[in-house]
Amino acid sequence: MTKQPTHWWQSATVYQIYPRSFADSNGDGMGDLPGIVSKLDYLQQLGIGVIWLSPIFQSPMADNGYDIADYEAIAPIFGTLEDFDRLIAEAKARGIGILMDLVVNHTSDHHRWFIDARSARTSRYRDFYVWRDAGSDGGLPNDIQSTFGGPAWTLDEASGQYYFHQFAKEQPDLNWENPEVRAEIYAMMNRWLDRGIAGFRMDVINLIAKEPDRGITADGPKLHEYLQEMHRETLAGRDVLTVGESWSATPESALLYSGRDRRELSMVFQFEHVMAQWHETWGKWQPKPFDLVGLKRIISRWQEALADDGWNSLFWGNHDLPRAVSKYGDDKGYRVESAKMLATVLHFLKGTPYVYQGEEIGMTNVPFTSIAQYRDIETLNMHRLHLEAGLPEADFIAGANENGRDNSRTPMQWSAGPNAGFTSGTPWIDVNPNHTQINVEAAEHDPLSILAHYRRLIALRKEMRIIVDGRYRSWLDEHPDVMAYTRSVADQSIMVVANFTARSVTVDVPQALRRKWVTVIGAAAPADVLPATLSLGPFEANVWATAASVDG
Ligand code: TEU
Repeated sequence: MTKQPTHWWQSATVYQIYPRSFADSNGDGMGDLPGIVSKLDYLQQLGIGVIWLSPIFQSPMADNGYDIADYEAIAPIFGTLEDFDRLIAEAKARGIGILMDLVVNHTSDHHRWFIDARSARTSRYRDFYVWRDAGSDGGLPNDIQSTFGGPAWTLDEASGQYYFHQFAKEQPDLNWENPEVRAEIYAMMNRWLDRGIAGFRMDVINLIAKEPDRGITADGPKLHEYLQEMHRETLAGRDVLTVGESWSATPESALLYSGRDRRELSMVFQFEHVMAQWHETWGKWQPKPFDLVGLKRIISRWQEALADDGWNSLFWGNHDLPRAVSKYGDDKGYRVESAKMLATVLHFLKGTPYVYQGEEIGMTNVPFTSIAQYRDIETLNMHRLHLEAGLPEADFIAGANENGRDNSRTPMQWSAGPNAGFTSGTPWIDVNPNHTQINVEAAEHDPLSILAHYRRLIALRKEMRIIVDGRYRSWLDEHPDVMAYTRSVADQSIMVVANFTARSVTVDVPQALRRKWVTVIGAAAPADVLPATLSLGPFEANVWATAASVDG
């Protein structure tokens, strides 16, 4: 086994904040930077080492900040540069680094580069974006579709050319072929790094090297060349965490992004386990039933492929995904049990875990009944397009309530009080009515809370090297209800065994695991050697350790 170099971010846990929905300090109904500062003690107690902030830059907010109008300025709704400097300093004093969200596949159409670029074909910034003449039929240059629905090309009437956008038309794609664009981005990254941030989460980094004339959107031929250039120009010599978002990543490409000699990124977010649950035609708006065997196969493939080189990121949720407990657990009868089970399963895997705000108290999906309650640009666009294409309204709302992005964007539930203690004003999106039961204050008073469980898991990763280093091995691959894996070093193994159902189940224990175990988390291990059959209650998850490697 090749020894991996050790990095600080391999034993740290990252916490993602969606600033708009975290904590509002000034009563305007939107979260802000001083609000985040006021919650740093809470985050320190949780034990996290890093905060990933979704974008806080100046933006018209067509896509809640993923449409940046000025990379140098903080959006006034979030605060000022001074507030940001204070956040960096106060977080640092608590041992927490700040990751910024680097959104450089595209800008906002309000960015000065784009405003100038569209002013004339001869603009000095024209080539910062991707412009094409109409196709031979006088229409769109080609049929590439945008992720948010509709064509990826919008006609700019004044200049008679189309510009390319892989997301909303308010998010024109930057032209990475242009070395000036790349130089501007690297200089900008260096300014933020010099200001003291701990790294970047890189939005849709797999899309930057698009070659639309050849129909290439993701994983363009120059992608890794650009990332290596970016590394040389910005990251080299800095001990930072970089995580690239890639919906197209495979274990093979993850090794290109994060391999130790590649000089690209620390790790990538991959989404195979997410997309495995989407419908062939209607995508996430018509979800498929949950399939644990398939999920386990994907997790194992990633754990094994990145065992000796590269690094995994581990997450159940983020600001684009439904709430973990609603998606993979049972947010009704077994909310607490299933949220803890999911956390246990994830936090003992090899990689860096990411906790999305509210996950640590088991926040759930929304119970919205009308499209009027939704705010997300993707949901609103797809609602229009899917209804036009024949999907019934009720089906769409059901799909949105299951997989829509606003599920994770309702305000953080701090208390049972008005607006969940998030704001003294009117929140920009409805607070989930279940905040009266599900909130931080209630969790703080309960030693058996989901929150207490997360604190323990995050602490364990810092205490037990085996969680960082141990070799992964899966067991019971074909069992439809139970996930089981071990992590091993030369003289120790830990075993995770978890029931993903609301029923009691039994499993046949493989011979190699029939040993004497001690309890790390969950139910007490049997006093003796583990018997041939093991019973697990609904959503029960146990982690046990033994003083030898089970890998033989
Ligand atoms: O997401 C990339 C992305 O492709 C998602 O929009 C995802 O495909 C979609 O939710 C699935 O239906 C990133 C950001 O995380 C997201 O919030 C932004 O909207 C998007 O990029 C554009 O910047």
